[in-house]
Amino acid sequence: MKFSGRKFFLTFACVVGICSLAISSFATTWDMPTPYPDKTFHTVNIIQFAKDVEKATNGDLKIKIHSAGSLFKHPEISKAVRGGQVPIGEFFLSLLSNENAVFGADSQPFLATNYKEAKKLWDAQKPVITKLLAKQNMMPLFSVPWPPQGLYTKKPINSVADLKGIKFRAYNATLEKFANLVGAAPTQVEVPDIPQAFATGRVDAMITSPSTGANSKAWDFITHYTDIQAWLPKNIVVVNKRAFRKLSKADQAAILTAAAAAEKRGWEMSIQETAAKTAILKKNGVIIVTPSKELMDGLKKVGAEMLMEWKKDAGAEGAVLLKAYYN
Ligand code: PCA
Repeated sequence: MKFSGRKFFLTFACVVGICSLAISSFATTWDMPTPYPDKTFHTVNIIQFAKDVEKATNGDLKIKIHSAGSLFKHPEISKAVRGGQVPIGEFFLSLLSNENAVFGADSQPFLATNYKEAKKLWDAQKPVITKLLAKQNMMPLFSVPWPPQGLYTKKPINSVADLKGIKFRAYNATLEKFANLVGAAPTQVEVPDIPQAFATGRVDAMITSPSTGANSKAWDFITHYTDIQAWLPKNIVVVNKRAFRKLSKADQAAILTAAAAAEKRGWEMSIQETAAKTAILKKNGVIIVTPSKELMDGLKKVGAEMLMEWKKDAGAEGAVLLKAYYN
């Protein structure tokens, strides 16, 4: 039997119609790699974000979280989102500072040392990095800081000289530089590997938040926590722009609303974490130390030196950022 042109068209339209109906009734699932374990407050916040998105899109869009670097290793996550292997992902923002120093503003020692300053810094940093991420086909959804970073050691640290020669865990290039400048010997270690790195003697000290210290059961391998409140580095959740554009306008709006709520909630969770996790360190026998003036003066001197270098590296974009921050 031969199809007439009209009959063929109708048959075709019908098949397409059925198909698009079928497609629209299937939910989209987005795989989302994240670097930190499930109980980390950042991950808890992202799990809530995924629930909010699913609810607001009436189940149209599901976000499946792959935590603790299980889908992509932490240093690969930004590349995976950029290349479209995954539509969405979370990573430690300053890991991108090798591409442009402005990504590392929040890891500069003593530039922003409390939540108020960290918020101001994010407001100044966000427009600059949004432009840079757009060039890589990515868009920021939300960013949340870790609690202020403190010093974990196996002995009291009263001055910068006391850090000399200590094997030091680092999590990015800036911390590695800081460790080198204070005379320590840095090694990169991801959060899930911290307990083993201490147990095997690869490292003897670290700078991180009360969250990561308590979650890693730092009392098993260090004795002192010196509360130097050196910086509040952030995680960021980014989306691949092409993947985002494929969603309906209503689903796009739902994601942006859930992201704004996640950013607000995440900052509040971070503030809560600071006191709660410091208390857990203390309860488990860690000696919580208020830093000596000598130690702080020495560390701040190193911070000032690093900021000068950062300004050179960050060029015109860094100047725009700092101007907005100091305003
Ligand atoms: N925890 C993460 C990043 C900063 C923090 O507080 C870590 O230690 O790698």
